[in-house]
Amino acid sequence: MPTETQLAIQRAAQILLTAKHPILLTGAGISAESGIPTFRGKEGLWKNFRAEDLATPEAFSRDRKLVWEWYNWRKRLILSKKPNEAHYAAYRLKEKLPNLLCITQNVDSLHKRAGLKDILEMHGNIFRVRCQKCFRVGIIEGEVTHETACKYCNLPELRPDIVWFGEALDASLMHEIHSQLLRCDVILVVGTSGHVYPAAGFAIEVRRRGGYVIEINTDENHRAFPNDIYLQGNAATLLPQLDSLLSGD
Ligand code: BV8
Repeated sequence: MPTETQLAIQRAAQILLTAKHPILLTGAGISAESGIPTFRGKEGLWKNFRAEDLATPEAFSRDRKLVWEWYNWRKRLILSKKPNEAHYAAYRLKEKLPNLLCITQNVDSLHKRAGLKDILEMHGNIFRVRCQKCFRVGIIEGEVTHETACKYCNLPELRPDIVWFGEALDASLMHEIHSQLLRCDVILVVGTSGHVYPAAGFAIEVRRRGGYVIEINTDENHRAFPNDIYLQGNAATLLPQLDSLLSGD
């Protein structure tokens, strides 16, 4: 006799298989089982700092050295971890659902390291830097300090190429996301608290237009947004189960 969760996963798989414009939105929870702290969970402290305190332009102009130390610490931590089964399942989902638009709030590159290259990193990427003077962007996996010179203009004006709290997201990326949300018929939301906007508004937008919201989250009473199917549990367990049902396993 299938459990309630198994019946819900089967229903979610059927809905995804018939979706014309599905969206996958992931948050920090999908990387939790890789050992990356989430933002608001009990271990949601990044080395005793909350993201809201340091991931801001004000914090960077106040103390560039501290903010770079914090990002270097996070980069080292992320590089020491690996994608988990949820990241690989997301990659397989995209293989099976070519129309699936993948969006992540995460900046940790773990989706890409699991092979999913076609994903919108709406909050940027922790391994990319942007020069505040010449605005050029580059990848620096290693340490960057407040004195590291931009390789193009040679000025020590590099910042993480990340969207900080209080900063606008890239306009063309948001235009792409909004045009996809207008026609999205199913959004699968994995591992997000629905705390940070504009990402937190996506599921509400889809539901408002009559689309389905399927959520995977460990929280018992997660009610960030209305959902049609709520799969409570670890993404690294539930997403592979959902994926295997899509291939009729
Ligand atoms: C903008 C990069 C406008 C940084 C990040 C008041 C009300 C509403 C909104 C606002 C407000 N005041 C300010 C705002 C806007 C603000 C905002 O939303 N603030 C929040 C704090 C209230 N948003 C912004 O500032 C955005 N910009 O609005 O611009 C604008 C327009 C014009 C001109 C100027 C401005 C920019 C937001 C981007 C911030 N940057 N990341 C960095 O990483 O250093 S956001 C940061 O939070 C991460 O990207 C993270 O992904 C994201 C969201 O958090 P979650 O991913 O959801 O993570 P969280 O820990 O919260 O939750 C994890 C979930 O997973 C939990 O539910 C947990 O139960 C679950 N889970 C845990 N383990 C598992 C699991 N699920 C499954 N399996 C598991 N194993």
